Amino acid sequence: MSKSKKRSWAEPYKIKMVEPVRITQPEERERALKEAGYNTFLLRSDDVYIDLLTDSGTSAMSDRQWAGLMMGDESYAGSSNFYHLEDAIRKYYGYKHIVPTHQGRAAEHIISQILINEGDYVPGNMYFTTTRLHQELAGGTFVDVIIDEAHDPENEHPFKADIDLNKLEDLIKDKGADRIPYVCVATTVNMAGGQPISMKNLKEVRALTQKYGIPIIHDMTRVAENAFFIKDREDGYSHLSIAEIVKEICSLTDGATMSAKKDALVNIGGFLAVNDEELFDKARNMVVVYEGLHTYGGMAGRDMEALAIGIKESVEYDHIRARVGQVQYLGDKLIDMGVPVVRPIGSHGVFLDAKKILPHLTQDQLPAQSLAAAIYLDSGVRAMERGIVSSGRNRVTGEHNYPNLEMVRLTVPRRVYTQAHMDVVAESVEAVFHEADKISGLRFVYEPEYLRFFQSRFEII
Ligand code: PLI
Repeated sequence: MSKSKKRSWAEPYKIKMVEPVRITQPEERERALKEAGYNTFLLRSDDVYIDLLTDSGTSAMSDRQWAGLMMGDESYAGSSNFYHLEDAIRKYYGYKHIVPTHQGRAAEHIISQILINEGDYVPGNMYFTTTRLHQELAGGTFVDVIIDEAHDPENEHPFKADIDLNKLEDLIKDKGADRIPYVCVATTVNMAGGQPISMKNLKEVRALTQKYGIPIIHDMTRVAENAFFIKDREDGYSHLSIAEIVKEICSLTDGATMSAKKDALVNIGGFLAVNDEELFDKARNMVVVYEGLHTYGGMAGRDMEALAIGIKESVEYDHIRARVGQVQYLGDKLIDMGVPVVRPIGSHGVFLDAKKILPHLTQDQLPAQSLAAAIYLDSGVRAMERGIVSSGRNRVTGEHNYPNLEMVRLTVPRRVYTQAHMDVVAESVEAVFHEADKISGLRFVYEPEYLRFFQSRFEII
């Protein structure tokens, strides 16, 4: 055997308990999809075979985390689990103060209401749906300052979440630093396809914003996944641990919003973390209005314990390599099959390029929504739209936003599915791809005001 032969890796766990899943019949899926108004968010999970809707709150907890649940201290005030969580956040992320929340968007709500004034501008490396909405509800306008490469699905840039420093500085000069309460930096960028930001770029953003006295608020929802890419791709980082890289990222920012339902391996939970005392004081006061007392926010004691343990597990190298490796496995398979996907493959899912797969549909005919529906019909695999429907409407003109990226996201929950599941998913997508010219577009029949992708209903054109 040659010395250089590539060796396989495997998941760093074995399975202790299983949850049966049901393979549905085509007629059942047709009925279920119609009842759901062709929106995969409105399907019942009983009608789904492999669920790649989201990686949010869908991951499998470890036996240690389940044991942690039994150690829940459900005291209204001063629960010991809060202090365990605070210790874990200080140790692994380095932020000084924390305010627990029921999930990420609650932390976004609090920070937006405190820092943003009517007429402010909030630059970010591409928008995220809930983040931008909370900025807008607080009177701000989101401004995309990500590099242009991020909007091109075929561009192989290794750090597509990098910020374009010229775009950022032009905005600061144009609007004035006092109109920019903070820069929102996400690790990794969900809507770009799960793409990472480089440490080099983050340091440059830090230097630029410090020059103007503007803080950085970090959307750290998938920070460990971003750290994996830095270790793998960026010069000078291969010898550092994931934990060290995560801590360095956080040290370049002033505070963070966290949806712990992703990286941190819990089914519910989040937090706001800040270093500034005055900001902490305001956030701690506000959380009692919207979430709960500041030592539990929106979480049960047991959930804070599971989160404290999940944070530690999330930065272990073997875990993160297998997590990102499984997504890569699915992506590579689809690339080999010739299916157009966003390149490079991101960390939390594979993003199908619906404009390329359905060239006969205009963006108004909702290609990604239609493709997600077709994949569900084929196999019971549930994916989600990340295109014109997710992008919503311009809040001033009321017109649809038209994002360049029109994608279906096959999102992989952590530690849940095997590679055999990934094979079934890839084969279904391949089958749909080869018959894609038969897929019809969709139109809205119901559209709610906020975050329309969750609850809209559609019909076939
Ligand atoms: O779903 P929440 O409220 O815990 O977190 C909101 C949120 C904030 N930032 C980022 C980057 C997210 O991905 C995010 C939630 N993402 C979901 C639900 C998803 O399916 O991607």
